[in-house]
Amino acid sequence: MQLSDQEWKHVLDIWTKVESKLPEHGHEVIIRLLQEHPETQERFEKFKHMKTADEMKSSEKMKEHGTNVFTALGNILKQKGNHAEVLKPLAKSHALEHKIPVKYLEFISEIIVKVIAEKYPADFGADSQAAMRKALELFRNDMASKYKEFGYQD
Ligand code: 6CQ
Repeated sequence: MQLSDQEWKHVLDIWTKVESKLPEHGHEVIIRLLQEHPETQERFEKFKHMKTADEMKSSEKMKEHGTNVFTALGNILKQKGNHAEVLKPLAKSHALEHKIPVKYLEFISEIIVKVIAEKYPADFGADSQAAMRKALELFRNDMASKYKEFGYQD
């Protein structure tokens, strides 16, 4: 699977907008992930005790994680598919340490697209959304093959 130059341009153009409020958007994605898919909350030692969305919203620690997850994702997208080197440590930790099934990567991908679409409706039309979905699918596919190399079956 590959993206055309035009598709990568869509992905990176919208990502420039996301970066203007990166901690906030990353924070919102985590809250939505944990609220919409409660089973994912169990994976986060630091957050599994949190009961309400308000508690999550006021958590500076969760916002920091929002920055981390979105900074890492931005670094991956900017490789335009040549991301093997950046992906390897992430796949290793998510497979062996955090034990995150590919299904959960699907959940977060869908939420990322939804949150960006809500924040930037005028700049994230059908073509850009399709390009972002494709970039995230490429990311997941490559994570999945690394998972296999590391012997992680989800
Ligand atoms: C991740 C995901 C979210 C927020 C933060 C990180 C939504 O307390 C800790 O140290 C956290 C250990 C950790 C856990 C439990 C961790 C570290 N992740 C998870 C769980 Fe990942 N993550 C995901 C990405 C897909 C777009 C990216 C780029 C990323 C980055 N992670 C989960 C999880 C559970 C359901 C999902 C779907 C997920 C996806 N994650 C961690 C990172 C980075 C950079 C780090 C710290 C370094 C590392 O590799 O441990």
